[in-house]
Amino acid sequence: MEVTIGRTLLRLVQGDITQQEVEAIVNAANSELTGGGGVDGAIHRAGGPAIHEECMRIRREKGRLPAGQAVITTGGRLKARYVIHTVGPIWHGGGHGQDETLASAYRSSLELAENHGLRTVAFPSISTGAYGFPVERAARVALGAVRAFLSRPEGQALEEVRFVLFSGRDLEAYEQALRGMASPE
Ligand code: AR6
Repeated sequence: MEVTIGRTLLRLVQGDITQQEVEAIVNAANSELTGGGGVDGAIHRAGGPAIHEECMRIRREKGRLPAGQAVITTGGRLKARYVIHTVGPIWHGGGHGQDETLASAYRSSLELAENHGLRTVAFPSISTGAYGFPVERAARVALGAVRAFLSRPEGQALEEVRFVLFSGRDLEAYEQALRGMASPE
């Protein structure tokens, strides 16, 4: 499924983010930037040690990465030239600003992509695995944050923002959220 927002194509696909041919893929990392399971583990495995080395350098220089913020490293052996590492919120029932932190993770990643002059970026479904955020709610927050970012008058640089959903169920949740957004308010 795809829609155009401003000049940017927003696409939802099912697949493995490590295989995407885009300029940057986004990693659902943790604040330590040490790597982990899920999409984080898959990206480090596919991209090789160069990503971890750069993450550790950032750790030494900047300390922990708070939830909602993002940093950029090489993509190592990936097809993508860069990996943007962001940290989503851990789900605690939704009452602790978790929607805003999740939206901020998407926004910070897009800002970083734009500042590096990138035209194509792919996101996984941040926080909906180990961090336990309900996927239907996460999909609304994620797509709302991306739409708001791309709707800014100055937000004209990105050609494509792609969501790469691992499961058919996740793809459906994102498609439903996108359909919901497209209908008149
Ligand atoms: N491509 C696309 N999506 C994937 C892939 C893949 N190759 N592998 C998993 N997913 P998670 P989180 C999906 O747990 O909830 C890590 O240990 C997965 O099905 O990777 O933000 C970090 O180090 C799910 O829908 O990220 C952190 O400690 C989505 O990616 C913690 O997990 C996100 O699941 C972050 O947890």
